[in-house]
Amino acid sequence: MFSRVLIANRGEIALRIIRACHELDVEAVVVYSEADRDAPYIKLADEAICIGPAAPAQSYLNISRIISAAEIANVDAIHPGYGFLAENIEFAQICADSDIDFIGPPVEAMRLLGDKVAARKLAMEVNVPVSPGSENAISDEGEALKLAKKIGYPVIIKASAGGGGRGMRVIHNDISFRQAFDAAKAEAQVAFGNPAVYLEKFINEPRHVEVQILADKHGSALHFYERDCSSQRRHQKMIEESPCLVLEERDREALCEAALRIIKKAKYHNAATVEFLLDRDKNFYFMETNTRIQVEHPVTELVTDFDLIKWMLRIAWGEKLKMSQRDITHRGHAIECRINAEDPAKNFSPCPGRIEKFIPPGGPGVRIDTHVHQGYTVPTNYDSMICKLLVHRPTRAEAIETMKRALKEFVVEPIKTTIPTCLDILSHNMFVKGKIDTGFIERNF
Ligand code: MV4
Repeated sequence: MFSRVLIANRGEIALRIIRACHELDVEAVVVYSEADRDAPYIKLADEAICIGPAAPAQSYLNISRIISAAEIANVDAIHPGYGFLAENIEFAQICADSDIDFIGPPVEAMRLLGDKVAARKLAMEVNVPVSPGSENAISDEGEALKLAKKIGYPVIIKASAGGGGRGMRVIHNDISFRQAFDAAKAEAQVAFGNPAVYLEKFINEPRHVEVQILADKHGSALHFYERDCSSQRRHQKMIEESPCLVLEERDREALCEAALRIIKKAKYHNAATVEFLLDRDKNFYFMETNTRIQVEHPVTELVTDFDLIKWMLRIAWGEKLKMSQRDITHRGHAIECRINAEDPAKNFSPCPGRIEKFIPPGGPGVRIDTHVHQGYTVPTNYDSMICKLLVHRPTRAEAIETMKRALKEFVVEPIKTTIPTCLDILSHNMFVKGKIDTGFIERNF
C-alpha cells in the first residue's frame, strides 16, 4: 500500500479521506488555503502544507502549487476528492508525468467519458438505452432542426463538453428552435471552450438514478447498486437515497449491468458513477458518467457496508477487487441530507459566517460526515455544503422517521442552513410516498 497520500481537497471530503488513509496505515498530507488554516481536520493530517490564498484559482485549483506540495511532502499518490481538480484531465496527466499516482481513473477514460457525445455513442455500442437523439455533435442549424422534428418535441440541447445540467436548453417547437440552438452553441463555447452540442428527446419529469461502480486495474468491475438523487434544486442535489423505491429487483439488475457494460467498454478503473434518467414507465436512459467519487457516496457505503474511499486507494495501488458481485448485497434503506450554509428565505443564497452553536444529532442509525465544529467560520470562497447527515434503517419509512428526528435535534446557530428545508421535504406526502422526480422540489418548495 502507499506510504503517503496527498489530499488535494478541503472540508468534509478531505477529512473523510484522512480517515480512510489512517485505517489503511497510510500517512495523509493535506494542502490548505489561507481560508482553511484553522480548520481542525488539518491537525489530524500527518503533514499540512499551505498552498495559497482563499481564492480557489490560487490554491485548490492551482495545479503547479499542488504538484509542488506533493513533491515537497514526498507522497506516492494524490486523492483529488470531488469538485476542484477531480475531473481535470490536465491534472491527472501532470500527476502521471510527475510519477505520482492519481487516485482516480486513467486519463484516457476521463477524456472519453468527459466527451458526452462520445460517451453516448459508447453506451449505444454496448446496448445501453439512451434517449432518442444525435449520433454525433451537431453544428449545423438546419440539420439540427430536421433532427428535432424527427425526434419530436420537446427536445433538449446539451453541450458535449458540459454535464451536470450546465448549458442545457429545452425546446418545445420549431419557432423557438433556431434561436435556442445558436444560444446553446455560443454558451457552450464560452463555458467549456467547445461549441459542440447534441440533441435528445426530452424525458418529462424523470427520476435521477445513478449506479456506483468500482473497477480494478485487472479487468474486474463491480456495481454497488443505485442511488436515487431526484430531490434536486437547480441541479444541486439536496437529498439522496438508496435503494430507489420504484425499481423491482429485475430492473435494478438490468440498470446496474448496463452501467457495468459502459465502464468495461471504457477500460475504466477506480470509482465511477453512471447516471441515468428513469421515466414514469421505469425505462432507463444513460445520461453521463462521473469519473470521481461523489458527495453522496456514503449512502452506498451504508447499504452495502463497503468503504469506497479505502477501495479507491487499494485499486490505485494495484490491488484486485477480491470480492465477487454476489458478495455485494444491499441491506435496509439509507438517506442523506445535505446541510448547506444557505438561507432558504433568500432563495438559498449562501450564508457564510461563524457558527456559535453546533450540536449535531446522534443515536441509532445516524452518520454525520462533516469538518464543522462549534466556533468554526464557514468561508465565503467555497461550496456552501457544511455537513452530510445520513441515516440507515431497515425500511424507508423508518429511515424517514430517523432522519426527521435527527434534523429536529440538529442545532446550527446563528447561520441559516437547509435543515428546515430538508425537514419540509421529508414531511411532504409525495416524498413519503416516494413520488419524486427531478422537478419535485422546484414545484413544491
Ligand atoms: C435530460 C432531462 C430530460 N431529458 N435529458 C440535467 C443534468 C444533466 N446531467 C442532464 N439533465 C437532464 N437531462 C433528457 N433527455 C432532464 C434533465 C434534468 C435533470 C436531470 C437530473 C436531475 C435533475 C434535472 C433537472 C432538470 C433537468
